[in-house]
Amino acid sequence: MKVKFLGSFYDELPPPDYPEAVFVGRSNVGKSSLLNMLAGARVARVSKTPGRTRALNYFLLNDELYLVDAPGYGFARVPREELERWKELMERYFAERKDNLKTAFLLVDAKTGPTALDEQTMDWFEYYGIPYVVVLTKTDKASQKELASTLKKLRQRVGEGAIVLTSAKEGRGRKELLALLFK
Ligand SMILES: Nc1nc2c(ncn2[C@@H]2O[C@H](COP(=O)(O)OP(=O)(O)OP(=O)(O)O)[C@@H](O)[C@H]2O)c(=O)[nH]1
Ligand SMILES: [Mg+2]
Repeated sequence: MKVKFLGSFYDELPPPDYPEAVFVGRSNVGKSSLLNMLAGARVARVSKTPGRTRALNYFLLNDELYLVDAPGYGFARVPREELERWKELMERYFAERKDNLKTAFLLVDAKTGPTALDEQTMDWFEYYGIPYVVVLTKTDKASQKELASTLKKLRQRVGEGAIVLTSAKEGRGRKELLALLFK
């Protein structure tokens, strides 16, 4: 797949010339790693220090779709003010791009399951009428029991068809995710 990094945006976003998809999720959940897995190359920076990605990173996939790597939320050491700034950025992003946004991908750690902020993000998607898919990440680290518990929690909220199991480490779920992105 052809992937071009367009830059990091904070205030003014690129012109809405292509439909877009966004990766959202808590800090360290594996957003950048998953993007690299899809690209089959190292296009996004994988953080050693969680909570480092602060802006919206725009990528152009196959000259037809924007993929946005959003900053992570909920990293414990990120101060309150930072969380407020994150909320403000994301609120503004959803409001501004809602007509352009095809699908939002909410990345949730397969081992720990959805956090309170993940639930809040789902509320936003519903509020703005944005179709979303839940992507479980790092399935290689979750036991069968942990995975079953995470799936049980999520199925109460989203339909079965809207959950994808992935591992950037093992390349799991690449085909399914690409199919959903380019649908
Ligand atoms: N075992 C395992 N580790 C993973 C996987 N995906 C990501 N990681 C690790 O998790 C850490 C965070 O990965 P990132 O891709 O930087 O996460 P992120 O969501 O982009 O983080 P922020 O940009 O800080 O919000 C890194 O140490 C990765 O190597 C996976 O599928 N399996
Ligand atoms: Mg990242």
